[in-house]
Amino acid sequence: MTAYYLTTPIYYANDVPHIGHAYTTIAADAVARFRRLHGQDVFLLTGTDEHGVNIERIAAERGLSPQQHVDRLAASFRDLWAQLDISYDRFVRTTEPAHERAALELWRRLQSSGDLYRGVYEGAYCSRCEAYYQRDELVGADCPVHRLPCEQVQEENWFFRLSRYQDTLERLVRETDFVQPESRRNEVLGVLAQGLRDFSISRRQVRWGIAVPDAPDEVLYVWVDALANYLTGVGFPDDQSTFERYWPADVHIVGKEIIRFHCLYWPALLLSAGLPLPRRVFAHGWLTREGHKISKTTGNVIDPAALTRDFGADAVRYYFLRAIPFGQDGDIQHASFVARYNADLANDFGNLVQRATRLGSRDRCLQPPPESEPLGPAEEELREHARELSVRVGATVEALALHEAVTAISAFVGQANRYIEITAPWNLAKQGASDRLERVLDHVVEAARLAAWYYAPIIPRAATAAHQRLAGTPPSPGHGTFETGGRGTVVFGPPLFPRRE
Ligand code: ME8
Repeated sequence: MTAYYLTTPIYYANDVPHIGHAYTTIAADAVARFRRLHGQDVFLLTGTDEHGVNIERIAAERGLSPQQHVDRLAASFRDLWAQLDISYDRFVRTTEPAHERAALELWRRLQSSGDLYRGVYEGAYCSRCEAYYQRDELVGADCPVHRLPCEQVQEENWFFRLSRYQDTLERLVRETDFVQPESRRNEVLGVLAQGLRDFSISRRQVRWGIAVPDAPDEVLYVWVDALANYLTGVGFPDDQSTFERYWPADVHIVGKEIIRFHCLYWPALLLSAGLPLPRRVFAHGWLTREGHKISKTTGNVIDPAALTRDFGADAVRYYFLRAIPFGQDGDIQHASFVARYNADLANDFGNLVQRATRLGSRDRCLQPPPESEPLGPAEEELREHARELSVRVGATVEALALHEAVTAISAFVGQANRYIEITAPWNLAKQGASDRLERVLDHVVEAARLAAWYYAPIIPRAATAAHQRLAGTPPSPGHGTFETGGRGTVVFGPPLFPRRE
């Protein structure tokens, strides 16, 4: 079994999760589930980023110790992931002792490669990004992401020799698929064209962090601490066999505002530490409202927990994967959420499952159709669509074009519904064409089962319920092709997606 290791960012434990965090995590979970369904040995990592000056400040504002504060928030992320059926394999927290060991081992390796030196940093710092900014990157005096004033920092600390990796990184970004999609690769090339500058890798005026060895009044720069989570998650440095099984990561899925850290800092740190590089970084776009990035700082958040309570995890997962081309920005509207729910889930997929289970379970256990009953053009066409579906989903998931994968499955649902209309099984029953009826029912039930199998990574609850009703089993690896004849009892049940106004 080939291993597949994918990650989400670890989210700042400064406030409860919002829909942007849910978006990345849903997407990563869908990929993980697709890959598992295709028989891969998947490891999905998520977690929380719990150190840094911003978290220290917010905890103090709330009258909590930083640890109490991050404990509460890590729990709220886990609760939301449970509600959204996120099948992560490990939830990593940067305040765990295991993570501290990983981050310090990374530090030790950077030091022994000669890439750390003492220097003085003077300039702008955005504590919300936990990032240093050059003057020409600021918008006026404000951070380019949050549009809020940066603080002026001046301190002596450790620097990392990023500049040493300029050529290697340029080749990596230009000549491989390390950064995706294309628009983001160009952005990273733009940063490279300006020339990489060494960066501060420790902080002095921050206490809430991992103490730097032999410098007790300094902590690791929070981004280096955070990036190391991808190593911690798969056992570095303690559990060599897990680490070798999963590292390097196949993909880090991140939002587009953190590509500099993932596409430049991270590979440089790994090169310096003598560790293999992740295969790719995929940066998706922003969820926006009236054109503005949804964020706590902007205050335009949508509560994913409330949306999930109202519509169910499947509906939330479906909408965000279907409505926004993965990689691009997408504006969120309540009306389009309800419209898609009704059109795609209630009418198309929900209806297909209702029809297939009603027809298939009508008055008996479904029999294998008689050998003598030939396949007509409608059956040949349906099977051809199923073959195309398999190819299409394989290619789009590989490219992380998740919206196209969903579109392909929903197109197949449409083809299956059309097959029912063309073959009109209700007429065959009236005409007493029982052999033909068996043949058609077998195809209807199988098309619905196959649609449910492919939908399982996107809408796991409904797809699993549908698969159970149609095949008597949950979706499992190796059943993604059209199989006919000889099945158990088909069971009719209540609608999976009741219509909403
Ligand atoms: O950056 N649209 O954490 P964070 C889409 N701790 N995705 C969004 C989004 C939006 N409006 N808002 C947030 C950090 N996200 C660091 C990461 S990783 C080593 C350390 C998602 O809590 C998106 O994935 O600010 C983005 O990159 C991430 O949340 C930022 O989460």
